[in-house]
Amino acid sequence: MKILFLVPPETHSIESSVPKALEGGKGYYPKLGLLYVAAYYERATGDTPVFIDCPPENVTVSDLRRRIREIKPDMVAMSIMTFNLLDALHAARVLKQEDQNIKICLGGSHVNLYPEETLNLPLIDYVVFGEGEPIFTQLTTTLDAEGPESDSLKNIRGLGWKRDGIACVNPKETQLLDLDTLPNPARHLVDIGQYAHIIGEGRQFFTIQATRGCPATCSFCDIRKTAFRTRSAENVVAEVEELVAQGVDDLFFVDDTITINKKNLLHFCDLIVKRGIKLNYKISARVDTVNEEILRALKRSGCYRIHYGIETATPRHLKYLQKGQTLEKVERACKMTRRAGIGFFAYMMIGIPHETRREMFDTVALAKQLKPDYAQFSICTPYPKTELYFQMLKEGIITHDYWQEFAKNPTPDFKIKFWNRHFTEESLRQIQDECHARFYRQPTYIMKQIAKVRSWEDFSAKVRMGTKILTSRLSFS
Ligand code: B12
Repeated sequence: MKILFLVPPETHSIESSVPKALEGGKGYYPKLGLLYVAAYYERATGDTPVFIDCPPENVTVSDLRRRIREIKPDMVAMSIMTFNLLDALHAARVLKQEDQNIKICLGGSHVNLYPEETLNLPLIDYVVFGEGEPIFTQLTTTLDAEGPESDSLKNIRGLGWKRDGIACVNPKETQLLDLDTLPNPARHLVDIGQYAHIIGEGRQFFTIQATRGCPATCSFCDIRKTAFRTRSAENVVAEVEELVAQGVDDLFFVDDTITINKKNLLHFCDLIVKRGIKLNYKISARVDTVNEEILRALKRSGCYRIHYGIETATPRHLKYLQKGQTLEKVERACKMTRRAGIGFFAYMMIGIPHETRREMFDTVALAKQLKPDYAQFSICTPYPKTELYFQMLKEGIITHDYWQEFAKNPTPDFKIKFWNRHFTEESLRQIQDECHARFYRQPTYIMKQIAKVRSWEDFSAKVRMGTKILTSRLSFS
């Protein structure tokens, strides 16, 4: 079976809480989940699949048609967030126009939330929910061996399939994968050089994952309270060495909170130092999961930035968001991080339900006081099936389950909704612009950034970002 792993052209993506106005200069992240699934498939079957990442490769819809005629795939596999479901459906239409026998399989965070709704969409043949590596391989090998009518399909946990147009969603796979047994993502199928991000400072960037799951309770995140697992430090370092050999010198760990298992992380840092691996990397962490020892080890092994979810300056909103952190912990962690010589990125949130305008600007004041290298002010958005979304439905702030309606019937006119009763979307967007302006136009901030310029590439990255900040809305997570 000829498999094509596809990241579709961005034709209909929903504008998110961080506007896409700057998309062009933002750079592109690799689709790590799809690369993991591709690697597992390749190792298990010995077949080399094709991987096309349309946005960075500049593949338009008409280019895609041409490529499909050349490749002639039997199955096209795409990974979707809710925000690019429409892109995937548009691509599916194009693919089926080219050859109606092509089977479409979707996986990713949207499918994990809405397997049945996604499978019920007319152009979709299969959905995979949960960790997709073995499930996708089982699907394709079953189809190869027994054909599309095979009864064995019903035994594959985490799979949704169709029989005579009727959707059948199997039970979820409850057994979690041993991460050390997985092959590294199939990076050899893509051009590493095409990935970059706006604050990349000119290095060759790629993503990596050392852990899966997050035990924290943040109500705005659908990964909350999920089982936390980690790869062994040796296993991660082996992948890092492979990446470094390929010319990657800037890694972003996409882990939700890599600092949960400190012992393992310390071992990773030690190994990087002992083996003399020259690396720059950034991670995301909760402020209450770092200490002096871990920060020093991170710094020694090349960690140059930590992304902290600081969210808001107002304790009652921190509580509302079930963040489980205090402002004291925020201040302590930020101070310790700076002392360790690591930069940090502050994710802030405005437009939280019941938040006042003054409180939103208190959040900017907090960001200024903490002095991060970068701050991003997102508008609080109840993402699908999050606790926050359900809480707001219960409170009557949201009157009906519009995300589920979208999942069942995704139409291009769908607009993301913000839910602070006292503000229109336009006024929240204006406040968001004002927050960024207040933060980035501080003379001390500008001077500090100029003083820290390390190279021509670094300088260009900063000028590019500075120009965008002063002329437009910001999007650079
Ligand atoms: C890195 C990341 C990004 C990166 C890069 C995204 C990219 N290119 O993939 C950036 C920063 C660009 C980003 C942006 C956004 N993100 Co984001 N992001 C993540 C993050 C932290 C990690 C994703 C990742 O690489 N995981 C590692 C891989 C291995 O896991 P995975 O993708 O889940 O894949 C596994 C399975 O899902 C499955 N699978 C996945 N795809 C497929 C496909 C097939 C065919 C099969 C069979 C299986 C399969 O198998 C994989 C291996 O087990 C997740 C949080 C998380 N924990 O997932 C949020 C997350 C995906 N993001 C989210 C959101 C909301 C956003 C934004 C809207 C936020 C914003 N700032 O406004 C934007 C959207 C931009 C847009 N318009 O598209 C949400 C999505 C929720 C949803 N309903 O879809 C998540 C889940 C965070 C959260 N908890 O709320 N994001």
